Parts: sequence; structure tokens; C-alpha cells
Amino acid sequence: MSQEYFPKIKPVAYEGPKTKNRLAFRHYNPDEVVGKKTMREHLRFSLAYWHALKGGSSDPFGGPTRQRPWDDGSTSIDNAKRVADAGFEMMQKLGLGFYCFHDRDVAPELDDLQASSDALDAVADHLKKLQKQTGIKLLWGTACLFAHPRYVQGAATSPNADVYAIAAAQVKKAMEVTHRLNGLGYTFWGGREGYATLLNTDMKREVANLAHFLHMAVDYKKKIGFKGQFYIEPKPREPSTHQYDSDAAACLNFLREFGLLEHFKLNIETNHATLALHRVEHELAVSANAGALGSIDANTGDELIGWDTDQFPTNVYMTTQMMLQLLRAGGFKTGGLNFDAKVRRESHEVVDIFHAHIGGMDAFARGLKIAHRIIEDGDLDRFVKARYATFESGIGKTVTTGKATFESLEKHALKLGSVIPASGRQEMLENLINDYMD
Ligand code: XUL
Ligand code: CO
Repeated sequence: MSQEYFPKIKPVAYEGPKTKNRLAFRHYNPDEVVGKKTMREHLRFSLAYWHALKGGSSDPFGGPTRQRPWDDGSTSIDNAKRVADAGFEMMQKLGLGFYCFHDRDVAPELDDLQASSDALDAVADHLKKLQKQTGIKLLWGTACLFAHPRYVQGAATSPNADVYAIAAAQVKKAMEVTHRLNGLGYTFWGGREGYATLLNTDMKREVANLAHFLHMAVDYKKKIGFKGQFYIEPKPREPSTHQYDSDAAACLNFLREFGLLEHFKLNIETNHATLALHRVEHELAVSANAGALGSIDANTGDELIGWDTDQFPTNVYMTTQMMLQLLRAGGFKTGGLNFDAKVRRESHEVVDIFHAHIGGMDAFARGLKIAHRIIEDGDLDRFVKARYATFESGIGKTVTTGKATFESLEKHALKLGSVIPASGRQEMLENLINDYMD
């Protein structure tokens, strides 16, 4: 990295809540210990290559607005290396320990598959060097199976076997490169794996083909000795009308049905959760309950627009709820908080990308500290435990232990008069959570 791409931006430091410096952390203090780990170890922040370095903020009504002095828009390897250099400088200045990419973010898609794979290899050599120089790690890699026109009707669920084969070849290569870069994981996001109308769709065949595809990936993973974690990332719509991996429960059901559950965990994205009409903490809890909470794509949607707007997360109530789920699940093992988020179209200056990450990192640092205090104090957990106390003794215990039958419950019920459960106390608990928001 000879050239400096962000000469005006100094490495972002923790300066505490009172600082006036907008390019400093107020809450994220990487070496501060919360519970048994440092903030850095808990949060494992990651840069999303596609949003931070590529893409120009175009929307359905207009072209790109963003300044990207490191990207000349060409398909040359030199340009791809420059983008990587800028990315690693950005990560270093922000103190991000991880990054994630699609194959086509780091290297261009060229005229034929072999040329594209060769380009990916050439850039991967450069990335390997940068990782070594900086200590920054690859959180996960993935293949872009949604941008090229061939994937218009799906990739692993395409009705065309040749498209399916190209998708498989692309994933094979992306897995090899992820392995070579010591990636800690590999993500499958469905992209266009879904359908627009059942009039032309054999859903049973498409889903079975997807399962075959993932089994082949599992086999190939073993073959090349890649030990990283596989993730599936649920999303209900955009681009397809009906996506097969619509939410955490649907993904878990699919994985169980096709004998894939032991090989996959979930990568939960906030804005995808809200598009599925769930809160992100619900998706995290569903995943964690199945032992499948793997990683998080950290962003947020706009409640008024209702698209996958991929905004940077700044809402501390939300990050607190997320951290409560994560801490209860025992924290990240292979995963991290990947900022799958982009600056607004109006925020076109380079410095905006720094403000965006700083805000997201501070929001999660606050969420972590608050969630830790809520768990330590124990009032919330004690309330929930007490709410289910009837299942810890007497007739309830026979349910918990699986000994109850309809007959035994009927016998018990016939002895009861009218029964009214205790209040759920939602408002009191919302007030309790507010007490921790400082
Ligand atoms: C799209 C999305 C993807 C995945 C990786 O909504 O979230 O960027 O995270 O393919
Ligand atoms: Co994502």
C-alpha cells in the first residue's frame, strides 16, 4: 500500500462520549472489557466490500452519485488492486478487523468464466498480501449469483441446467479463493433463488435442485479441506417475489428437510428480518434456539419506504435487543457484525463512509454495554423466569418433562376453577429497558 487514499482521515480513536470530534468513537473502545471479552472480541466488525468500496448509490430513478477516487470503473486488475488498497486503508483507519466480499466485488466479471476466475485469482494474491500486512481477516466470501443477466430466473434454482452449471463453477471458485484467504466462513444468499409466478414454476424441482447444489458445496468443502462455516442468509423478497429462503424459520426447515442442518448456520440481516415482518431479535432468537446463529449482517431499513434500504444501524434500542440475543447465545464463534450497509445517495463524499461506520460501531458498542448490564442485573431475566414458574413444579413440570398426557391434564383441569394468568407487564418492562439507556 504505497499510496494513501484518505490522507485527511486519521486512524479513528476512542475519545469518549464528550468529544467534539465527529471522526472519533464515543463508545467503541476496542480494548475495553465487557464481561469476559473485549469489545473487539465481542463485536467482530466487518466491512462489506460491495457497499463500502463498489456501487455508486444509483437508485431506480437515477445513476451513481458517490465519489470513489480509488475506482476508475474499468475491469483492469490494476484497478481491482487499487480498490483493495483503498479498502484495507479504510479498514485500518476504522479499526475493522474483518471484511466480506462477493467474487465479483473484488475482481471483474470478464467475457468468459475462465478469464473471470483468473482475474479473481490475481486479485486474491493481492488480498492475501494485504491481509498479511494488516492482520485483517476475511469473515466470509460469497459468489454473486444475481447480477449477471444469465441469473435472471435464478442460479441454483434456474430452470436452465447450463445456468445451474455456471453457478456451480462460480461457487466452486469462490470457495477455493475464500479457503486460500483463510476465510472464516462462506455465505449463500439466495439472490434470485425464488420465483415470480407459479404459472411457470416447478417449485418442488427448484427447491430440490437448490438442495443438491448445497450438498455439492458441502462435498467440495470437505474435498478441499475448507474448515470455514457455511451460512445461509434469509431474505423474503427483493429481487424475487417469493424467495425460498424467506426467513430464519423457512431456512431451518429447508436445511432440516434436506439433511443440511449440521453443515449450515444462519447469517441474519436486520433489514431482511423487517422485510419478512419480523424484528431482527426474533430472527436471532429463532436461529439461536436451533443452535444455528452464525453471523449478522448489520444494517437497518427505513420503516417508511419498506425497501431493503441497507442503512447504517444507529438505533441503540435495536442494537441493545440484538446484543441481548447474541450474548444469551454465547456470542460469535466464527461470525461477526458485517456492515451490509450503504451511505445514502445524498451522502456522496468519501468522509460519509467513515461517519457511517463510526456511527454503526458506536451504536453496537452501546448496545453491547447496555445488554450486558441488563443481563448482569438480572431483573428482566428474573421476570421472564417467574412468568413460567408454573412449568417448574406440579402439573407444569409434567409438561416440561414430557410426562403429561391429555388424560392427566384433563384430570388436573377439572379440579380448577377459573384461571387468569398474571399480567405480561409489557409497559413495565419497556420502562425497565429505558432505565438502562444512558
Ligand atoms: C442482499 C444481501 C447480500 C448478501 C450477500 O440483500 O444482503 O449482499 O449479504 O450476498
Ligand atoms: Co446481507
